[in-house]
Amino acid sequence: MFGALTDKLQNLFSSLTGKKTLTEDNISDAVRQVRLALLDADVNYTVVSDFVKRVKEKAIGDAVLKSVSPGNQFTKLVHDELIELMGSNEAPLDLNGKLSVVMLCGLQGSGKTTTCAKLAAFIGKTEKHKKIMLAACDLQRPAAVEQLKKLGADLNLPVFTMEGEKNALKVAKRALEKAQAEEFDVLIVDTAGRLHLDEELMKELEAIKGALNPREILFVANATTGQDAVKTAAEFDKRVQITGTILTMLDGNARAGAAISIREVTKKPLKFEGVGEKIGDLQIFNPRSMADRILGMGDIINLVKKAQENFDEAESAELEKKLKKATFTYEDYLRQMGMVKKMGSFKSLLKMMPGFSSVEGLEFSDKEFGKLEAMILSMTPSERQERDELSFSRRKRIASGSGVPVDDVNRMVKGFKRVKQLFKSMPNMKAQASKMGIGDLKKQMEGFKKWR
Ligand SMILES: Nc1nc2c(ncn2[C@@H]2O[C@H](COP(=O)(O)OP(=O)(O)O)[C@@H](O)[C@H]2O)c(=O)[nH]1
Ligand SMILES: [Mg+2]
Repeated sequence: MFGALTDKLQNLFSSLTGKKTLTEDNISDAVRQVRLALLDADVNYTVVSDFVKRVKEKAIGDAVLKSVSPGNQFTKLVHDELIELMGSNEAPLDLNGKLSVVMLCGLQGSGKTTTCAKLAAFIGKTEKHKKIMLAACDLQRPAAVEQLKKLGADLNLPVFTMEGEKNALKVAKRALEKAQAEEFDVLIVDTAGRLHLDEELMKELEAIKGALNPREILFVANATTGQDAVKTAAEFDKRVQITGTILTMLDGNARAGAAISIREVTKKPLKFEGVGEKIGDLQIFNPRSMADRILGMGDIINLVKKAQENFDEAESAELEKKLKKATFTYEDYLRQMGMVKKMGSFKSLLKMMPGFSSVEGLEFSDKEFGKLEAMILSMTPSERQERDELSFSRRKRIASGSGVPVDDVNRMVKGFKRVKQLFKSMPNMKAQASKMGIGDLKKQMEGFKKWR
C-alpha cells in the first residue's frame, strides 16, 4: 500500500538484524533513516520530529535493559509508537442520540458522497435496528444530488432532496424536520466539496452545523494527497470542530503522510478508511492494522475480519475440527471453496499479507467453482472421503463424468491436498487475531509460507 516507505523501513530493520546490540551509534543512524523515510512519505514535519525523538529515547532506554535481537526490538518500538500516534484504539461512531446526525465535509472529490453511502451500509449492517436516511446537501454540483439518490436507491434507503432548491441550509433543515417527524435514528448529510479559503462556502457549512447540531462531523480526506489533506483537516477543524476523520483512496497510490499525521495534528480520531469504490469498501480504522501495513507486516486483522464476516462461523469451526482430525473430505472441500468464493477472491486477501504478492492458483470464478462441483459430485462417496485412492482409471472416470479433462481432476486433487495441509499448519486464526503481537504474526506467516 505504502510501497516506498514500507520498503525503506523493512530494509532498515533487516540491516539492524545483523547487529549484535543496539548502541547509541546505530540507534542514531536508524532513527535518522526512519526520519528521512517518514518525511519522504509526506508525514508532517513536527509529527516526525516528535516521533523520532520518542523512538530514540525509548530505544536507548531499552538497549540498557536487554541487548537481544536489536532488529526486532527496534521494529517493535517503531510499531508501538506508530500505533500510539494513530490513536491506539478503534474509535466508534457516536450514534447515541435519539436522532444522530452525521455530517460529512471536505474538499471536492475526496469521496464524501460515496462515503455517505458506504457509512449508511456499514451502519445498516452493524446496527440493523436503526432507521437511516440520507440528505443531499451538495447543491454546488448538479450531478451530486443524482449521485446520492442513485446510491440510496441501490441500498434501499431514503434520500432527502429538494428539487430546484439552491439553498443547502434550507435542505438541511427540512431533512432534519422530516427525519425527526418520521423518527429516523440516523441522518447522514452529504455536503458540497469546498476549500477552506472559500469564505462563503465555509460559512454555509457552519450554518448547516448550527442548524443540525450533528453528533458526528467527519472530515473526509483523500489519502493520496498526503500532508495537504492534513492541513485542510486542521482548517476545517478550526471552523466546524470535526469529530473525526475518514481516510479514503487507501487502495490507490496512498501516501502514509495523512494516515500517520492527521490524528496527531487535529487531535481527532481516525474513524474509518475507504479502500475502494464499492459500497462495501469501508472499514473501521484500526491503528494496529494500519501500523502493520505501514511496516509491511500484512494486514492480519482486516484479513481475519473479512474472513469472519463471510465465513459461516459454526460451519468453519466444524471444518477446522475435521481438518485437525484429518477427516476432511472432498465434500468439506467443496463447502470450504463455496465459502472462499463468497468471500471474494482468496488471492486478493492473501495479497494483504507479506510475501504473498504472487500467489497462484487460488482464485475461484463461478465457472471454476461449477467445474469443481461437477468433479466432486462425479466421485463415489468413498472416494470423496478418501477411502479409495484416486487411481488413474478413477480419475479418468471422474473426468468423463464431469465433462472435464483429466488434468483438471489432477489439479483439483492437488488443490484439495493443499488446502488440507494449509489448515493443518495454521493455528486457529480467530483466537489469534485479538491478541496478536509481532512474534505471533511471524509465526502465523510461517504457517502460510510452509504451505506455499
Ligand atoms: N479507489 C477509490 N475510489 C474512491 C474511494 N472513495 C471514493 N472513491 C471514488 O472517488 C470519486 C469521487 O468520489 P465522490 O464520493 O464523488 O467524492 P466527493 O466529491 O467528495 O463527493 C468517485 O469516483 C468514487 O467512486 C476509495 O476509497 N477508493
Ligand atoms: Mg459529492
